[in-house]
Amino acid sequence: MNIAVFDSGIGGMTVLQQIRKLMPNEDFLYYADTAHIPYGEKPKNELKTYIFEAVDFLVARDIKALVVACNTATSAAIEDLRKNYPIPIIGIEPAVKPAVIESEPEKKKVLVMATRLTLKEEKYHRLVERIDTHDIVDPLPMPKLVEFAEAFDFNPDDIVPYLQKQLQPFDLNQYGTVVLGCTHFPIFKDIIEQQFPKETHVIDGSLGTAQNLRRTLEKLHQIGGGSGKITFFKSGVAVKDEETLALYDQLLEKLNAIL
Ligand code: DGN
Repeated sequence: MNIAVFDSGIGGMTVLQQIRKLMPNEDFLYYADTAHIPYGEKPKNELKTYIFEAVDFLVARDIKALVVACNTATSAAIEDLRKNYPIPIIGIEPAVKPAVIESEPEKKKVLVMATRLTLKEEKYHRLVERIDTHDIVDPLPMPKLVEFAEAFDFNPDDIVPYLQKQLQPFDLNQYGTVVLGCTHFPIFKDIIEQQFPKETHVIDGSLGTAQNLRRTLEKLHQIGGGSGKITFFKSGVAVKDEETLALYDQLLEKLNAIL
């Protein structure tokens, strides 16, 4: 049986790669809803329709778990998904808690980069209210990083000017931790790190999500049984084009080195 990994685009591959590292004997269906990307800029109800379409497609294909490898989709729909599908569903949310735990004692702040929708959603506000008792967490939407990633544009000459422009209003020395709260962003982790002082720690939730999945499957005695095969879909259509598959392979290799 497969593990389904779902995102609006290629961002979820950051989570997929962590899962493959941790659980090499699994097979995967990777679903990118490229017909409806970007998720981060859409009204929540519209988004839910797309998410349910994608998940309907995946649950019809013999899966043992679903990983919503998208912070935006998790914040918009995870509770409704769990109510509607009788399979284990693992989501991802910005790693605010570990960031506050490490930065607060150092009297440093936390910068959370994510999509606009994630940062607007009640789920995020509830999380911050619970954890950020000293008001050290600042939000920062970074929508264009998703566009760069989807265009497979990893060129620092394009990325750095955008990052500098977005970060310009902030005093970067005050941040102890930067949270990458969108699964597309770890693709640019090294470039993002370079914008901050050396001591600033840049973290994301991909490893935590992979560990969470492993714990869940272990409990259900559903671990293993596969050979590392990945079948890719774009909005319900299997990706067969060799050039695209080669780009995916290269990206997973690049991520293997970064994560
Ligand atoms: N990768 C998605 C996330 O983690 O929020 C969102 C990307 C998008 O569709 N804007």
